[in-house]
Amino acid sequence: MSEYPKRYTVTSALPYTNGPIHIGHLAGVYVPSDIYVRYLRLRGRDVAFVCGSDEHGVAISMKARKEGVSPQEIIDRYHGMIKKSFEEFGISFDNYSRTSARVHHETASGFFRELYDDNKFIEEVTEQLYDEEAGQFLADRFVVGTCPKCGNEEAYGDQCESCGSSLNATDLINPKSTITGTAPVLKETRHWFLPLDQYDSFLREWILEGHKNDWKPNVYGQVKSWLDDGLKPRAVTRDLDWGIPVPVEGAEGKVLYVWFDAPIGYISSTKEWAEREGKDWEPYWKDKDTKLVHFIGKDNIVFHCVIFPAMLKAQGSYILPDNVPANEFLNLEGNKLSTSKNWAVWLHEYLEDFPGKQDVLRYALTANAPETKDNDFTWKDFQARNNNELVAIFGNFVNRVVVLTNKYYDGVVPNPGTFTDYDRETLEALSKYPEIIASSTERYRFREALGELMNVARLGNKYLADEEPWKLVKENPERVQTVMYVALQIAAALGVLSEPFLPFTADKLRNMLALPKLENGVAWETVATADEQLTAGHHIGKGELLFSKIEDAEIERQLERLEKTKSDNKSDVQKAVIPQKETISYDDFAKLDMRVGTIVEAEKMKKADKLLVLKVDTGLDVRTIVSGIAQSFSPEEIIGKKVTVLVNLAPRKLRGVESQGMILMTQQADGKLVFLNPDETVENGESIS
Ligand code: B3M
Ligand code: ZN
Repeated sequence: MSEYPKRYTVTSALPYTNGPIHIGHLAGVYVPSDIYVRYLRLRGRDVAFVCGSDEHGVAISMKARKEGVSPQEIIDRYHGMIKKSFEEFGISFDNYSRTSARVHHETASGFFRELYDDNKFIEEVTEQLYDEEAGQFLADRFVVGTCPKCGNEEAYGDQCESCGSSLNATDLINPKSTITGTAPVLKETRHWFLPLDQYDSFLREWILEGHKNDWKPNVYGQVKSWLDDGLKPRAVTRDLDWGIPVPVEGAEGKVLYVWFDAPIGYISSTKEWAEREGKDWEPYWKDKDTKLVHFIGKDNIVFHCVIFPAMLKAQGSYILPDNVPANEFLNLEGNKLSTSKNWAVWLHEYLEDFPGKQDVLRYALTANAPETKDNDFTWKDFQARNNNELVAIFGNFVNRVVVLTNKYYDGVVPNPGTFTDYDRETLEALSKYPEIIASSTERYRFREALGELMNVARLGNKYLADEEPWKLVKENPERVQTVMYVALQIAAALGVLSEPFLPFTADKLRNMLALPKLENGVAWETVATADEQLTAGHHIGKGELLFSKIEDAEIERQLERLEKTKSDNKSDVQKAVIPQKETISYDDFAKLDMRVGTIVEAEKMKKADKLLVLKVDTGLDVRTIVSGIAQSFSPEEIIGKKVTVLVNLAPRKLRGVESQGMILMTQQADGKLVFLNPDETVENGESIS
C-alpha cells in the first residue's frame, strides 16, 4: 500500500443557477476545494475535481416565476455567468457540467431505476401539502413554516436553514405557500421513499465509529444529532413540473427530488470529464483506493453525510466519502449574505471592480475562512489584508529580492560563499515549510496553511532585515552574494508554495524569476531541497509589483454600494413592486368581465382561518364568492361594501363551497389587504373597462 490513496475525487457543491456566485459560496466551498486540489496536483496525485450547475429544484422554478420567464431561460443565464466567473477567478475544475445535460438526466434516471428495480424504495400514497389556489403540491422551497426542532419561522419544506434539520414538508408548523401565501391543505399523492431508517446502523458504524476523529466536529456533531433523533423514510420524488421525470410507469407529472438528482451530478460530471479525457470514470467512484471528498457549506451536511451515502450504499457498488469538510457561513459587514436581498459581494462584479486582483479576494477569504465558526467579511478587513499582509509582507519581500538582484548582479543569481550558521538555519527552516503547509492542507485547515505560507515570506523579510545587504554591499560584496542567494531561494520557494492559495501570484512570481511553469508532481518536493531552486548563474527577469495598495476610495465605493442596497431594501419593504407580467393583447383583456358589486352577506368558512364565504350582488345576480381575506377583515365590517368583482372567472370549489368569481384586492407591503372601492354612486352591475 502506498502512503497516499491511488486517486482522489474531489467535489464542490453544485451551485443553484438561480443567481450569481457570491463571496459566501467562495469562502465556504470553492476556494477551499480549489486550494486542496491545486495542492494535490502539485504533489503529483491523480485527481478529478468536478462540479457543475444545479439546475433543478424549486429554487429555479421560483426565480422563473418571479421574473415571469421559463426555468430554462433562468438556468441558461446563470449557468453561463457562473461558469465564466469561476474560470476567471481561477477555480480549476477539471469539469464543470450542468444537471440539465443529457449525461446527467441519463445517469440520475438510471440510478433511480436501479434502486427501483432492486426494491430499495417504498412506494406509498400519503397526504402532502397542496396549494388550492395555485393548484399545486407544495414541497421544499414552495412552502415555509415553523421548524418543529428550533422554532425558526422561515423553515423550508425540506430543510430548516437555521438549525440545519432536514424536514418533511408535513413536519412544518403553520405551513404557508410561498406561491400564493395561503395555508395549504392536505391532499393524497403517490411517491417513492428512501427508507433512511433502514440505513441507521450502517450510518452509525461508518460515521460515528469510523470518522469520529477525522471529520470536523461541526459535521460529526450534526450527523450524530440526526442519527440520535431517528431517521425517517424520505420522499425522493415530487409533484413538480421542473426536474428529471420519474422513470417509472404511472409517474407522469412527477420528477426526482432535486436532492436525489443533484449529488448524482458529481458522478455525471466525472463521466463527462472522463469521456473527454479518454479515461475510465468508474475507478473514480468505485475503486476502494479512491479518496472521495465533498466540499460543501454547512446547510448541505445532511444531504452529503446521510442521504447521498444511503443512496450510494443502496446501489451497492460505489465508494463513500472519506471526508466532508463543510464550512460554516460567512456574513457580510455583520449581516447574513442574501441573494434575494442583494446583500452580497458578487463574484462577477468583484472581477470587474478589481481586475487582476483575484488573489486578494482568495487571500482575504482564506485568511478569514469560516472553518470552525461563522465569520464576517468586511471591506476594511479586505483592505487591511491586502495592504498590511500581501503588499507589506509577501510583495515587499519578493520585490526587494528581485530589485536587488537586478541592481547588484544584472539579474544573475550570484554564487554563494560560505554559509554562516544563520544562513544554514534559515535554509533549514525554509525546507520544513512544504511539510508544514502540506500537513495543514491535508487536514483541511486552509487558514492555518495560509498562515504558514505567510511565515515563509516573514522568514525572508526577517532574514533581509537582519542581514541588511543594502548596507553591506560596499564593504563586503562577497557576503552579500551569499545573502542574496539565500533570499532568492526563499522567493523561489514562495513561487511553489503559494500556488494553491494564490495561483495568479505564483505564476507572476515564477515568471519574474524566469522559472518554468509549475509542473504537477515535481515542484512541491523540490522546495525541500531549498538551495536547488535557483542555481547560481540563472538569469531572473525584471521586477514587477505582485500586489498594489488598495486605496480608501475603492473601499468607500463598495461600502456606499452596500449602504444603497440597505436603503433600497428598506423602501422595498414599504413598496414591494411586483414585476410587470407578460404583455397581453386587447382581446385578452376584453375577456375579463369585471363589474361593480356589493357584499350583502359574509361569514367565516368552517375550519379555514383564511377564508370568508361572501354573497355578492353583482347586478346580474347574487352569487357566492369564497375569498381569502379572513385575516384582514371580520365578516361584520365588510357587509354593505362596494367592491369590484371579476364575474366570469371559472367557478372553483374551495372546501366544498363553489366560488363564482373573485373580489379584486391589493395587498400592502405588511400583508394587509385593501379593497378596490368604486365610487358609491356607481350602480351594481356596471362593467369596468
Ligand atoms: N445546490 C447548493 C445550495 O444548497 C446546492 C448544492 C447541491 S450539491 C449536490 O445552495
Ligand atoms: Zn430549525
